[in-house]
Amino acid sequence: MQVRAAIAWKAGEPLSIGTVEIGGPKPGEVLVEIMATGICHTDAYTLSGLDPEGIFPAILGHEGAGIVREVGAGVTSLVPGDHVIPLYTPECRNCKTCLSQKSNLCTAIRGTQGKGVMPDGTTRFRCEGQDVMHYMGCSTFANFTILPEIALAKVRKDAPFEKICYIGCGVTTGIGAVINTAKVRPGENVAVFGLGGIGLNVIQGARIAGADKIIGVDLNPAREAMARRFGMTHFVNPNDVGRDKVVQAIQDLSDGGVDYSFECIGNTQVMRQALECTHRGWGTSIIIGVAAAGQEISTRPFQLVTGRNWRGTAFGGARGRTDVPKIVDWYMEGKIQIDPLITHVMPLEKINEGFDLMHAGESIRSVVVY
Ligand code: NAD
Ligand code: AHE
Ligand code: ZN
Repeated sequence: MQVRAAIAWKAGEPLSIGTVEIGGPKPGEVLVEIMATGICHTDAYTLSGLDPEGIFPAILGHEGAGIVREVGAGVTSLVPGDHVIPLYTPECRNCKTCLSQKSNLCTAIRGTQGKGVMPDGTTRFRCEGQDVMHYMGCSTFANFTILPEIALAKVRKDAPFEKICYIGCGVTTGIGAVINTAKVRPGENVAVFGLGGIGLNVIQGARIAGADKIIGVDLNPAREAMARRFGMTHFVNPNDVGRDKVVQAIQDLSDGGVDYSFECIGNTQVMRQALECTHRGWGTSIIIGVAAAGQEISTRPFQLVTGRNWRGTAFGGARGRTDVPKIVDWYMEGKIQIDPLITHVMPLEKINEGFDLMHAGESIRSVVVY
């Protein structure tokens, strides 16, 4: 069958819109019609060529929502017509990690996912006589894609695709980092570095958790208004206070340091600031931002000796098949907001404009509607 896709032929080049051949679902696999997809900074990171797992040509995109159209042999939990959100962090409920309940980093298919292929080691996409690779096991920049059953969260049918696609990455990552990973308690102080598609959801998570001071840090002054709307209480622009004074500014605002900080940029210098602005004795800094291979974080070990903790989180620590349907419910019940963060909606043909808007700091989330 022919599908419409934005193909990443080469690192550093714009995506090219075209027609791609897709094979049917093999045993354990599901054909999904993607109705909408967000553009996350991680897609831009991989397209840039810095991602060691970036393989080309590929169909990028990992923040989608759609409808099951066909299921392969042995699929038991989904039927055609079900509404689903693809999961780049699947939940097999059977691997050592899933059974441990200590982490959401299911290992069932991580190896093949990172190689751009399905669990049987082959790709379902072909174009101009050559294989086109999958991306993060999702490839939502195509109007049809194939995923393993364990990488699909079944969600309610009345939820709008063009909004809940964002739960496939940004919303869950940000809110989950606060609730699942940090487990912020009422009255605690937090700092959030980077107020983009992820950081604003961290702010929203901190508000829901009942945090007291919610300090946002961003170079883009235009981010302040939206962040305040989502619960930020104080704004620090490194260009105003001085980049070397950011830690001090946060400590001054939080009686010696925040209980938790979140790095939502992918900048290793900022990761250091995020650790060092936490409170002596117990402060925890959580890395969300993705930095390229070869980049390293550093700090004086004394920072850890004196009780600060450095941690990280992927997909907000969420177990996708269990947690994502609940987050969709929260949205539908008005407990979390998504709509104001989706600043741009476009057809697939304009997807490169979505990347341009992100790089220019003009969008928070762009969503492609098929
Ligand atoms: P984004 O581009 O929407 O937001 C980044 C924000 O950081 C922007 O507001 C920008 O102005 C700000 N910024 C950039 N440099 C800064 C600096 N030096 N100091 C302060 N602010 C600065 O990106 P996003 O989609 O929110 O993604 C953020 C990061 O999170 C990326 O690295 C992405 O790859 C990563 N990510 C990780 C996970 C995960 O599971 N760990 C999930 C999604 C995204
Ligand atoms: N291939 C990349 C991995 C980047 C990364 O850390 N990805 C996050 C999700 S970002 C979503 O926007 C993740 O889930 N990490 C856990 C994992 O298993 O990949 C690189 O830099 O190598
Ligand atoms: Zn993402």
